[in-house]
Amino acid sequence: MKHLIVTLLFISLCPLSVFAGNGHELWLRYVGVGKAEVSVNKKGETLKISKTELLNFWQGGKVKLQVKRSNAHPDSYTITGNTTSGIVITSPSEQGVLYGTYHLLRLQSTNSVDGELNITEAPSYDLRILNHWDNLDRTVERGYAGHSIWMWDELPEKISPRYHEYARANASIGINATVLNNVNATPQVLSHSMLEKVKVIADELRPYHVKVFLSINFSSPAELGKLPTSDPLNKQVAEWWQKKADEIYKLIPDFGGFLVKANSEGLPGPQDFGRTHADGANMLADALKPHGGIVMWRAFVYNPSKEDRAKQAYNEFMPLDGKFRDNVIIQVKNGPIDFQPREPFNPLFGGMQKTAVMPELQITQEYLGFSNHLVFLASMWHEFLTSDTYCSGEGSTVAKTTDGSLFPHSVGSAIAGVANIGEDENWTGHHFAQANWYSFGRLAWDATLTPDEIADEWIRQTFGNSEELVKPVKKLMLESYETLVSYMMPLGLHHIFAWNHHYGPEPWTAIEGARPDWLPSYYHNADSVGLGFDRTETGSDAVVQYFSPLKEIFNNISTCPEKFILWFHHVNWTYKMKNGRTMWNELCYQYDSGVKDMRELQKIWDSCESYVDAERFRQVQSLLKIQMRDAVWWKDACLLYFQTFSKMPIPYDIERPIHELDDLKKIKLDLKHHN
Ligand code: GCV
Repeated sequence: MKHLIVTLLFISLCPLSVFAGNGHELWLRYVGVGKAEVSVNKKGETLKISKTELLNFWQGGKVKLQVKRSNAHPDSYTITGNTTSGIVITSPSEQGVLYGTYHLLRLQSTNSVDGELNITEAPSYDLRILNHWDNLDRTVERGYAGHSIWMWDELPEKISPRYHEYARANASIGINATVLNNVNATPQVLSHSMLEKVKVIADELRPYHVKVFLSINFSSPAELGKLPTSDPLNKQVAEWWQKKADEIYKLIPDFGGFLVKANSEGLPGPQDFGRTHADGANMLADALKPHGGIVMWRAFVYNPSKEDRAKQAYNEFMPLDGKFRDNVIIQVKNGPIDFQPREPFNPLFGGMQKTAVMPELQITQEYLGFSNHLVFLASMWHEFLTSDTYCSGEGSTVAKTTDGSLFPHSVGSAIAGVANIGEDENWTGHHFAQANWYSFGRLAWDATLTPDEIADEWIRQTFGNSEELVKPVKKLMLESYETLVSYMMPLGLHHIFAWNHHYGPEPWTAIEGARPDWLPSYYHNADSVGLGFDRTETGSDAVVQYFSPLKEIFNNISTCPEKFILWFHHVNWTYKMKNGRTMWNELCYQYDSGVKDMRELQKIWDSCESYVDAERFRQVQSLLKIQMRDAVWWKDACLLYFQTFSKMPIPYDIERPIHELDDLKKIKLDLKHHN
C-alpha cells in the first residue's frame, strides 16, 4: 500500500515520466488517478467505458452520466455543473455520453475546467470516417508508418490489443466509422473467411461506437462469385450482391456499407458494361438498403484524354446529380486533381446539390513529405472547409454544402480521411503526424474549429501545458503548412513530383509512352513564355465549373488569388505580381522563404528541448533535419529546372543553389514500396 501511495505521488508530480517517450499513448496521456464517483442511469457497454474512463482519470469529484431521449442529434451531449457540486453529462445516446466524457477529460488535460460548465456540442458531420488504404497482405498504399494494424493472418483467433486502443483513440475525437481496406480493393475481401475476420474487428470496435465498412471491387460477382459478368443491370449480379449483403449482415448486424472506387485508375466499374456510375452505385445501394447500409461512391475518376484532368470528375458526375438512390453519397477529394499540397476546392462541392456529397481528405502525407515532414494539416483543411463556393450566394462554404446545412439529404452528412495509421509504435511515423489524425477527428466533429484551437488542445494533451512549450510549438505547427507549400509547390504549382513515388521533385520527368496526365509537364507547362496551366475560358475553361463570382475571379489574372495563379493561368515570366516583382522573381522568393522558414521551425523545436522527453524530442529533431535538406532539394531542383525556361537570374539577395541540376536529375530514390 505504502508503495502504491509513493508511486501515485510520483506519478502526479512527474507527469512526463509515466509514459515512455515513444508516443504510443497519442493525445490520451491522462495523468494521475481518478478521484471520481460516477453514476449512470442505464446499463450498456459504451456507458461502461465512459464510467471506467472517468473512474480512472477524472480528478474532479462526482459525475452523473445520463442517456435521455430527446430530438437532439444522437451523438450530441451537454456537460453542466462544476467540480464542487458535480458534473452531469447528458446525451440521447450512449455514444454521445462517451463523446462528452472524452470532452470533459480533454478539458481537464488542457487545464480548461474552470468554474461552471455549460457546454452543448453536436457534430458537424454525422459520419466521421477513416479510410484505410490497407491491403490484405498488410502493406499499406501510401502508408508511411509501418504495416497495417489489421493482423489478417492471426484473425479471427487472435485479437491484437491494438484494435481496442485504436477504437478508443478514435472515439476520443469523435470518429465513428472506418473502412478497413484499400479502395484498390481485391474481391477476396468479401470471401466468407475474410468476413469472419472482419466480424471480429467489428466486435472489438463496436463498444466505442466505431462502425465498420469495406471497400469492394466492382468485379467481385465475376471474380469471386464466378458469374459470367459483373454488369450492374444483370439480374444475377444484383442477386449476388444481395446475397453477399445478407451474409455480411448476418455476421455484422451494424455493418456500415461499401466504399467504391470504380472506373478509376484501371479498376473495374459499371462503365465496362456501358453503364453509368449511377447504375453501379444504385445496384449496390439496393442490396444494402434493407439492412440500413450505405454506398460511398468515389468521384476520383479521370482518363487520358484531351480534357483537362481537373475538369473530369465534374463532367462525369454533374449530369448524374439526382440520379442516385437516397443511400448513396458521392465521395469527392478536396481538390480537383489529387491531394496536392495546395489545390482550389473541387467544384463538385456546391455543384452537386441533389445528391449527398462528402469530402475526402488525405491524412497520410502522400504528397506532403511522407512521415518525414512536419506539416499540420488542420491549416489546409480549414482553408478548404471555409472556401466559399457561392453556390447559394456568399457564405456557401464547402462545409455548409456538405454538412447538411445547405443541402440536407436523408442519408445524412459525412466526411472521410485517408488514415496515416500503421503498426509503428507511435502509430503515425512522425510524432506530429498524430496531430493530423487528431485534427481530422476534431474538424469532422466541429468544422468551425480553427487550426489554432486544434493545435492548442493537441499540444497540451500530447506534450503538456507549460506555456513555454505550448506557445512555440503552436507557432511551429501553424506555420508548417505555408512553409511546406512554399518550398514544394508555391503559387498554385502542382503535381511536379518524381515519377515512381510522390516524395521528391522531378519537374523534368519525361518518359516516352507514359500517360501525359501522369507527367509533371502536363501540369506546369513551362516554356519560354512562362509557367502554369491555362484553365481560363480561353484555355481549358475549368473556371466555368465554379459559381460566379468565383469563376470570374479565377478567370482574371489580376483578381485570381496569387496562391492559385499558376493553377489557373499560364503566367509570363515577367508578369508583374501584386508586390511588383516579376513572376520569376516571386517564384524564387517563395521557394527561398520556404527554406528560410524551415530553418526557423528547426530553431523553434530545438528551443523546446527541456520541455519534451528525450525520445520524442530527438526523433522530431532528426526528422526536421531531413525536412530541411529536402526543402533545399525542392528549391534547387525547381528553380534550376524552371530557370532553363525563364533564362533569368535567381535574385542575388537569396541563398544560392548548392546543387547542380544534372546531379539532382540523377537522384533516384528506391521508394517503390511506397508506390
Ligand atoms: C488508392 C492517387 C494515389 C493512389 C490512390 C489513388 C486513389 O492516385 O497515388 O495511391 O489509390 O489516388 O485515391 O484512388
